[in-house]
Amino acid sequence: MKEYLGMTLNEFIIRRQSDFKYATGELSRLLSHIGVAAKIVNREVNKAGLVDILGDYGTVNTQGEAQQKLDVYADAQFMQALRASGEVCGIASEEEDNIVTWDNVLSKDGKYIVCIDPLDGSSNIDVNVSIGTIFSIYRRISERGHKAEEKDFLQEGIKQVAGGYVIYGSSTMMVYTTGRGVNGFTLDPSIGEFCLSHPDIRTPESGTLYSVNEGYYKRFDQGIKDYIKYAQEIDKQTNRPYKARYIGSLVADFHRNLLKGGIYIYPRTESAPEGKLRLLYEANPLAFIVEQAGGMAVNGGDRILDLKPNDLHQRTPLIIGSTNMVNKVVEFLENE
Ligand code: AHM
Ligand code: MG
Repeated sequence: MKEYLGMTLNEFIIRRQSDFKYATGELSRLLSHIGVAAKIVNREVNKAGLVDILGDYGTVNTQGEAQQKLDVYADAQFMQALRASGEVCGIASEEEDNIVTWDNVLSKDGKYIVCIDPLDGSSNIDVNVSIGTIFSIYRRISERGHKAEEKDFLQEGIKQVAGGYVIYGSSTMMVYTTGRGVNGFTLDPSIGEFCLSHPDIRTPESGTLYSVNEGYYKRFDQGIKDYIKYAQEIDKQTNRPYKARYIGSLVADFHRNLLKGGIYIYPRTESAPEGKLRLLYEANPLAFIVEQAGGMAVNGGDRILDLKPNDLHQRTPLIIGSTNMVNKVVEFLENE
């Protein structure tokens, strides 16, 4: 994979596609369309402080949260790019109540569906903290030639053909997997291209970072409380105490832990028994990536990728990161 270093996203996608004898190129085209939309969103995110684009849009999304202007902008950009791609027959977005489909021959013939959180961590937009886009691609199960149906979106995460995210941070990166390892591309602003900078990402089996909103400590199950206390104990052999790192922007917290080794926990709480994060467009794509990088993702008892969704905006507890750390949390939950 080292020989691909510096290659643009498009070159990489084409090169990898030609490794597949029977690949038709549709998924490759779709991934490059996502890359183009990400660049456009990135341009707006970068100048967010300069123009009148910050702040409340004055509407609420399907979960009753105030939408930011950039959320709406990002949603519109990805919708447009995915529709134009012709490979997609429908989209489920955090910003849309229902699935979005189109009544034209090209779209109805699309082979794939996309689940997307166009701009995650939107409460961080106004304060210049890293935010992200998270996406997941599935092959449709309904018949081609017709509009996508809800059942196309309610597939287990294990059926994903690709999962990825874009982080708009100190630099902008796109990280994705198609089930053959995880690769990261950094946007080179001088040429306007994502270039392969992190080939074949592997996450450490054990890390020293733990990320959880400890403000909700009193609302957590005993097992999670016990793990937090364990993380804070002094033990040279296991490098404890671990360092607490919580940005409150899932992509940024996940990305750091993926590269450095660590665990991100958004458990169920007394007031949110299903947790906060969404299965289809937050937990599943990140779970696919972490597993491909050698890590683990569970909801407490079960593997995230095995969960059968029954709702587009279904929430799930999420415990994700370095394998040894995730297993330790599971052990605490089993013994509570
Ligand atoms: P959002 O999709 O409304 O932006 O919410 C998801 C965000 C994640 O990015 C982040 O990890 C989490 O919510 C933070 O939640 P909390 O403020 O409860 O810790
Ligand atoms: Mg979100």
